[in-house]
Amino acid sequence: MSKRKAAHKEQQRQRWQEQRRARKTIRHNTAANQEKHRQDWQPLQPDEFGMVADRRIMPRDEEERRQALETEVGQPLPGRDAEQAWHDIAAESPFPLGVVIEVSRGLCRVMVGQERLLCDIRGALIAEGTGLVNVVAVGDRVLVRPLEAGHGLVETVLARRSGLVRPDPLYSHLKQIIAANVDQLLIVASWREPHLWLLMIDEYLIAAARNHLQAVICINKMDLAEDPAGVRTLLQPYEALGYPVLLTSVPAGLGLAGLHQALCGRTTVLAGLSGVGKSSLLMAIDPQLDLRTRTISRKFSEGRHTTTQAVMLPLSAGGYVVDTPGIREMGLAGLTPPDLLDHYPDIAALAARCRFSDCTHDHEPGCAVKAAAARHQLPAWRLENYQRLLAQMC
Ligand SMILES: Nc1nc2c(ncn2[C@@H]2O[C@H](COP(=O)(O)OP(=O)(O)OP(=O)(O)O)[C@@H](O)[C@H]2O)c(=O)[nH]1
Ligand SMILES: [Mg+2]
Ligand SMILES: [Zn+2]
Repeated sequence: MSKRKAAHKEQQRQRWQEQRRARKTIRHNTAANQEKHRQDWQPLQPDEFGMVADRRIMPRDEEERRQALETEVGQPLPGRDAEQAWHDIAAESPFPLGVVIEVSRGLCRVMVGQERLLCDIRGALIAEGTGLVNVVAVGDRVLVRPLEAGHGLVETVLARRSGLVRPDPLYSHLKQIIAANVDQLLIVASWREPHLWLLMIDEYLIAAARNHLQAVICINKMDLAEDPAGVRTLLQPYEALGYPVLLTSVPAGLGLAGLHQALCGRTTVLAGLSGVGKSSLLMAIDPQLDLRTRTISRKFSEGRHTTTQAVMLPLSAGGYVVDTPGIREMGLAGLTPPDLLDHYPDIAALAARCRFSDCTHDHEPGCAVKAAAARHQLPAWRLENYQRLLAQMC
């Protein structure tokens, strides 16, 4: 290509980019839109009864029916848990209560008692206007109309008590519910293969806090660590903030009893990169679970069994686990820089002593955060992670 042609092409590209930016600004960047986006991004807030009243996912007649029903049944008693509320609603309905254990392209698998039904989702239940991309998620409690031989129709999605939500990877202004009605998030990382990625753990911790879920950190593949004591020291800042840190190895059987104990009797969603060993860990603590794990063959690519969609499984000892495919991004949409500082309480405590109240802990004189990092009172990686996430927001 001649120089002139190349310059012209570059000019055209720049003009196109400018136009695109301008279009985006006009369409999306109004103050009202920003505020709406921020509100959309408020996590699911349980009410005083521990329920998230998201009536928007119900068809209109269902909402009216539910209101009539609630008046009939009477208002839920304070302290009554969500499980009881779901059962009460189901008892008044002609349809049985089920738990969604798998979702795939408009279909879902629902456990109704001991039976597994393959269900369509009622057409009236649409995600439009809810700010969500999916109507039904793994873990949802639903009312199901049983149809012929092993089939059913999801009539209603009952109010959720919690959920792990993230921005949709394709439409970042919309939310995707990865799993509903969960108690805790088990963040799984591996020491090596893939390498420990602390920034990702921080992002998951933020997601857990925004979704009001307890977080447990699990570092797997400890058999590949030369200095296990060093790993514990590295992760000490998380323990200091109150997060349980479990060090595990599937082949060495390390830490599996502790992991089992952490999951028993609760509903846990697992998250972490692909290949860290989520499915392997679950099968190691409960051999009854039948999960696909990756078996890497150097010569042939067949035999790779990675988890491709979220599945919910009951643990033999009580509780449920949700195995998910590797999730790379939890997203920070709707978070502001002051919100970010709330998620770094160790830095926030030091920041109170900075000379300037708007200190960015980057170049300012009299910065207590940088001083603490220089004295190794604050691990350098914590500050680095904070700065990186802050940079993503600006
Ligand atoms: N050395 C070692 N390898 C492990 C350990 N746990 C799992 N693996 C191996 O790591 C690979 C990936 O394990 P999976 O359980 O499929 O990982 P996953 O996190 O479920 O991956 P996705 O389903 O893709 O998200 C497999 O080859 C396992 O055998 C461990 O503790 N130590
Ligand atoms: Mg897996
Ligand atoms: Zn500072």
